[in-house]
Amino acid sequence: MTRYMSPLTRTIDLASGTIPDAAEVQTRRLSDLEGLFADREAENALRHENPVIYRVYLAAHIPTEEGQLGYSTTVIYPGTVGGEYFMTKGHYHAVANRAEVYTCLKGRGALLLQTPEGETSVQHMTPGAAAYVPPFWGHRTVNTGAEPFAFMAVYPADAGYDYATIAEYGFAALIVERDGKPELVPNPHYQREG
Ligand code: PAN
Ligand code: ZN
Repeated sequence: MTRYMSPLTRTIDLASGTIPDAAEVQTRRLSDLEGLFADREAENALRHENPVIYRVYLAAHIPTEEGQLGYSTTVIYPGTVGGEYFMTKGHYHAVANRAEVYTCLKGRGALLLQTPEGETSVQHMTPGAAAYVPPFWGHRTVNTGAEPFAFMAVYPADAGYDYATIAEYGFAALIVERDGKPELVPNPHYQREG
């Protein structure tokens, strides 16, 4: 006999991108992104302040089994570290062929994607933009605006997270502020994977 899971609804506060009745809120400070910003001196200078870079609002604790979908919102605060915009850690999915959809709710940002071979793609995110993260692409989001940038993510609940590959090799490109505008530049610390 099929055991049916109960349907459920969470409310996204569209003014802020938060989920007030979230099952879990994850707070990521600068110290949680250690070594990910390219300018290590600028990172060090901000170390004592240890600002909150982003928060993830997990709608519900969905079973992490095939067929289920997880969903959450992410709010990235405005700011830069050595000119590089505040951003998420970024990851590949642990089950690498799992895709995902990001829908921008608020603010202005960019979705930076890359293949394990270092091919890069940038998707611009303003409210209403619904971006597709195809299987196998690593993904990171960046707040390129002056207000909080928020988006909703929907993903296979069994996708999981591979942060270690990004921690070791980095992203091939960075998004930095130049003359008040975002610009894609090569990451001096990037190593090709493998
Ligand atoms: C998103 C991300 C979220 C935070 O829900 O997990 O935006 O980014 P990091 O996980 O890289 O810290 C997602 O892509 N889930 O698969
Ligand atoms: Zn993901």
